[in-house]
Amino acid sequence: MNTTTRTMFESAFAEDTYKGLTSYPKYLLSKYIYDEKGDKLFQKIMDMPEYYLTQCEFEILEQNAAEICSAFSEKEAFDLIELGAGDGKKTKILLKELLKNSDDFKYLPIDISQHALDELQKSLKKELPEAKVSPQQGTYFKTLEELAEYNRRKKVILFLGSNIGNLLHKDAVIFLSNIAKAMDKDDMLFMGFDQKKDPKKILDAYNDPNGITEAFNKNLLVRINKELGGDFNPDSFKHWETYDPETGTAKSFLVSSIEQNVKIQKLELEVHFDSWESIHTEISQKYDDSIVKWLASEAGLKVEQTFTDSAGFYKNYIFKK
Ligand code: AVI
Repeated sequence: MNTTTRTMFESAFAEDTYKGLTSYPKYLLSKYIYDEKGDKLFQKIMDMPEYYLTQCEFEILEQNAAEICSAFSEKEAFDLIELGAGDGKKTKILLKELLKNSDDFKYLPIDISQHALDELQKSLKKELPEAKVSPQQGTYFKTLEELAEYNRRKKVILFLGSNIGNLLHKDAVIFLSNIAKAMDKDDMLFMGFDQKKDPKKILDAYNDPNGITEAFNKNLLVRINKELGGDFNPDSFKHWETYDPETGTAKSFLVSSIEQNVKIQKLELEVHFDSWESIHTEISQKYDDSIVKWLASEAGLKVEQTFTDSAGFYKNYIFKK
C-alpha cells in the first residue's frame, strides 16, 4: 500500500509519518517532536551549557536592549507581536526596557497552545504588572493576517531562538514572505539567526554527553508508539548529528543499529530497516550575513540593523519592507 492508495489518515501526524517512513531515504518531521514531553526536553536543551544559542541571544538582548527598543518604538505607539512566545524569558528583557522608557506599546504573544499563553500571562502579571498584554491563541500566519487586517497600529514582530533554522531555505522564504505580507512600510521584524562557526562547537550543541538531545530526537519514535500504536524500540536507534560547513546545515538522524521490522498499528504499516539505515529527523540551519540578506530579499524584506554577541556566534536582525 502506498500514499497514493491511502487517503484516510486520522491526523496530519499520521499522514506525515506514513509518508516519511515509506519514502527512501526515510524521514520524519521535526515539528512532531514537540508534544508535552518534547517541550520539556527542549526546555532542558535550552539550559544546557553546550546549547550556546540561548545564552548568546540573551547576551544580545541584555547588552543591546536600549538600542533595540529605541529602534522599535521611534517614539510611536506600536504592537509587539511575538510568534511562538514560549515562556517569554528573553522577551521580558525587552518588555522591561520598553516599560522603563514608558513606551506606548502592547504585547501580543501568539501561540498555538492556550496553556503556554495562560502560563506566560500569569508570570507577566506577577513580574511586569504594568505591561499591557493581549495573548492571541492560534497559528502564526492566520493570527498575523487578522491582526494586520483589523489593527492599524505599527507592528513589531518578534521571532526568536533561530527557529527559522528548522526550515529548508525554500520554506524559510515562504515563511518570511508570509510575515512580509502582513507588514506595512514602517513595520519591523526582529529575528534570531544562529551563525556559521567552528563545526565542533555546532556538533557539540546537538550531541550533549547527557543524552538530552538524543532523548529529544527519539521522542519522535516515542510519540509514534504512543499515538499511532507503534512498536519502535528507541534503544535500537542511534542519535547521529552531522554538520556540513559548506552549506551551514546541521542534520539530525536516527540510525537503526540492527536489521528490524517495526509495526505501526494505526497506519496499518510494517516498516523494514536494514542495519545502519537512517531516518532523517531535523535540520538546524546556520547562517551568515549573505544568506540572511538573500533570504530576506527573496521575501521582499531588507536588513535594517544587526546585533551580535561577543563571540559572534549568533545574530539578531531587524528587517523592514
Ligand atoms: C527549536 N530549534 C531552533 C532547535 C534547533 O537548534 O534546531 C531545536 C533543537 N534540536 C536539537 N536541539 C535543539
